[in-house]
This record gives sequence, C-alpha cells and structure tokens, in this order.
Amino acid sequence: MTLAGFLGAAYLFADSRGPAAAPAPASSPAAYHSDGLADAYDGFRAEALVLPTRRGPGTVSVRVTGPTGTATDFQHVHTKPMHMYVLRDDLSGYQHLHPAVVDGAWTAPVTIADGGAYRVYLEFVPHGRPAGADPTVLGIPFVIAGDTTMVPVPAPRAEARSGPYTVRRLDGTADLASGTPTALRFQVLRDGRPAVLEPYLGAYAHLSNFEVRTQGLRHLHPLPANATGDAPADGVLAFHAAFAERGDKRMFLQFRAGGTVHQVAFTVFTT
Ligand SMILES: [Cu+2]
Repeated sequence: MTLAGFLGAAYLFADSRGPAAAPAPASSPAAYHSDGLADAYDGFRAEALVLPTRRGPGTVSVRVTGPTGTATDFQHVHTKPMHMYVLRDDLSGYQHLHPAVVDGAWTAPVTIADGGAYRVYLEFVPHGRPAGADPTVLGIPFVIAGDTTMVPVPAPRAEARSGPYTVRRLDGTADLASGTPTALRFQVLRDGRPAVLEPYLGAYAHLSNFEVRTQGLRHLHPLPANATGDAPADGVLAFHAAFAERGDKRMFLQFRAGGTVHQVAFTVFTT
C-alpha cells in the first residue's frame, strides 16, 4: 500500500476522541518515509527467514532485497547500518536491536516474554540517498502462541522514570497539533538536577514513535542541543516532530547516563 493510501485508510477509523476533522497533509515527494506496516517499499523488500514462534530466547533473521539484489549494507545512521525494533500490537514489549548480517540476512537474538501479535521493524537508509534522508522502514508481523496478558496503552503522563532518572516532558501532557511541525522536549533529571548525559549510538537521545491505532513507526530526529555537540548541560533532549495523523502516539525514548542505557515511554495525543 502506498503511504497516501495508508493515510487515507487510517482516517476511516474513529479514535478515542471522535472522528478526524482535517485531512492529512500531503507528503513531500522528496520524502522516503515509510512506516513499517508493509514488507516492501520503494524497491526494497523484507523476507523473514527466521521469526520467533514461542516465548523465551529466539532469533529474528530477515533478508532484505533491493534494486540490485540482496542488501547487506546501508548508510550508517546513529553508527549502525540497520536499526531493528520489535513491538507487540498493544504497544508493549518494545525492543531496539542492532542485527548483524549472517548468511546475507539481518539477524539478531531476541527474547519474547509473552504471547500475542508482534511486528518486527527494519529501519535503514539505502546508499545513494542524500545525507539526513528519511529511512525506509519495512515490517513483518509474527505471532507468539499461548497466553497473552494485554497491556492497556497508558494515558498521557508528564513524567517517566528509569532507575535513578526522571524524564519530564517539558510541555506536560499537552496535546500536539498534527500537520504542524513542532518540537518535543524532554528533560532528564537525577535527584532533581539535570542528568549528565552520555552519547549513545552517536547521539544523546533516540526516540521511536508509534501510532497506537496502526502501529506505524516514525523515528523522530533529535534537534542539536548546541553547536559544539557537547552533552546538553540542562539535560534537555529535543526532537523535531511533524505528525501526519491525529490520535495517540506511544514514544520510546532511549538515553545513556551513568554508563547505562535507559528507556522510558510517553503517550502523546495529537489533535
Ligand atoms: Cu538502533
């Protein structure tokens, strides 16, 4: 399905706050964005060789083919040629993996804790695209049989915690406007003071944003904290955000501090 087709279809569904009022903004012809809801996009196709089938330790192995055949190398973005995510359809169980190429397929160990319907997302920027271009995101669903404890998507909250760190969304639980570029800012605190952030995968923060209704992925680009590339002294991580769709988003934010990678999640509604 094309992106335009997908967006049009998505508007047929009601969300928790009633029908959508405005059409989606037209996507730029220069954008390469895709959302992981299809296994093929823009000449690239993902074919699963191995997917988890039961709870516990398993393997994901996916072959990607492109215009010139099997694709085993991409531009390095945040120091990696491929970013892989695993998520259940209730937006729980988020995992961020970095697969290695084994026998021509992107392969990573993964542990699945509970039954249910999952999706693996493959995010990459093919060679030849301009620097900073949007990634291609392909996705493949898989099912883990057995009991499933569904987790409701949490309501918007202004704070989340990981270990000794508190992350505050600086505009609290405010709704955002879809179709309007904006900035999302989070401040990482420890004992009430700005945390000392450490680079992780070549940046100070990584944020994956999923549409709750569809599970479509959009990786948000961090805004530079300052001209020097030093860690932000105020502990603030800022992201450029421009959402096409109305509805709840679930955002997974990763940062590194105290020698450990931390992960928190926020729910944000866009009107
Ligand atoms: Cu990654």
